[in-house]
Amino acid sequence: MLAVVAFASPPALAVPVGKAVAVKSLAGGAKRLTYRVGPFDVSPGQNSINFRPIVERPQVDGYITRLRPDLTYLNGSVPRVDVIHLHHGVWLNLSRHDATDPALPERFFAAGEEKTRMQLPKGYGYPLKVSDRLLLNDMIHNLTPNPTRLYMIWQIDFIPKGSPAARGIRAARPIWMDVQNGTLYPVFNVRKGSGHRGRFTYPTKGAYGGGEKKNQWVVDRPGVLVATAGHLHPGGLYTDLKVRRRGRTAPLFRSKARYFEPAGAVSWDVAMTATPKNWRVRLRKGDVLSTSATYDTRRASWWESMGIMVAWMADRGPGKNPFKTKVNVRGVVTHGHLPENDHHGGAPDPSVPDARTLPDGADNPGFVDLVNFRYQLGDLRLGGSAGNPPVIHAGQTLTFRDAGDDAKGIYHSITSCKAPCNRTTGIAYPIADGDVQFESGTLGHTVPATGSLEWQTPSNLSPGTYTYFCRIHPFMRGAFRVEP
Ligand SMILES: [Cu+2]
Repeated sequence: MLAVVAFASPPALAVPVGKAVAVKSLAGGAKRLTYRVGPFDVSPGQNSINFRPIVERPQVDGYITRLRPDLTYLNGSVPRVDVIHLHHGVWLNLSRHDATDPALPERFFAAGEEKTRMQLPKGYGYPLKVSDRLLLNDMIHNLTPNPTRLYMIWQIDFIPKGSPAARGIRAARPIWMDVQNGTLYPVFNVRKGSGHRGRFTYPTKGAYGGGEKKNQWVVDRPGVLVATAGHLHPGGLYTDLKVRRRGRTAPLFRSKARYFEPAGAVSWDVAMTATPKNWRVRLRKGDVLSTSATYDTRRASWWESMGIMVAWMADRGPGKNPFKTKVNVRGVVTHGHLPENDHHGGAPDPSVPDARTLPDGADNPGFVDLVNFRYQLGDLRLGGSAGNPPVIHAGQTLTFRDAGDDAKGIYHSITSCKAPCNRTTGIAYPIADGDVQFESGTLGHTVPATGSLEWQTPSNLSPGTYTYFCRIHPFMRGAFRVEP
């Protein structure tokens, strides 16, 4: 995923010392440069938002025309997505203001685990100066209790100023469109069964409660859109980019999620479509751009989802009038299936019991403490009497409370999943597909958590055994039981 992050104190000017770990020459003096940012430590269970200056970057002025993100271990291998998860990386240029939220530095690239590649059409580039200070905002999420070290990779096609390939190139700027633009952690929740015909589109009417429409941007000067692609989380089907002019609305592009995942729209084994090479849309000052995101709701809930489209806009160049010509054409996927997405999960695991067959555990214990990656009552991996589902009766509740992990920067959730919820962990299992949907939010003291360290089960649950998991550490599973 990706986040817009309010930016507090800029780090000191970084001395540009970094260098590319791989260089490949392209036509006209352009180069494909691979940079590694880091290495940095990834602590057990972490899910935090970090900022680091990017000193690994070109040392001359020029233009970026393509960008491919990745994560690697120190030995260069790419972590499995069910082990280390790139929630988001956002590349910021501190030397410019963001077009759609001028209070922020310019957000010029972003990637989540779908690892969308950015490719500008021939003749357009993102101008990068040596004097530009760059910052990486990342949220790397360790799904395991094991520490590790990683590099963030950014591979760019770069045209040095003055080289033949730079002749006649037009500058393009990033237009960050986001259904929660400007919020510290730009997410929204998608509930199983919500929307129409199994599809839920955000923003809904009233999503912003009469406040500023965060998914809109008023075009500040005339120009031409030359490229865009969307960002979604699992469950996401597509993002839309539209324009409104004098009361009329025209679709510009639908970025579709193409799932390689055999189970369908439930994992990060996906690629987004981007605009084709010849897509050019002329906009006027005062046009209103907007974006939305549509998710599947037949299978599961999708908590803390995102909907972002970064569009690229040049001041000059040919382009079509979207009110006269259809520009909403079919897109092109930016990559194929990635091998780090091969572990889907969902296989039988005899070491984890079916909680429905376990005897009753503690009777109305009041609290379930969460510590060391375990729910201390009813955790399916605990065994013994503590592993039996604690029991509450109609009208009673259980309070889950963090009992120490938050202090270590480890956040957890209590998220309902369909019983028995005891199969092997992978990118497609478990998911928030409980027949009764409950969700604690992310327990923890600071963003991206909710700020709360406790959560109470709903008091109106019907009798039955309820299974749940932790969205942040999906190997964590538990159960409780409601009796009449
Ligand atoms: Cu957890």
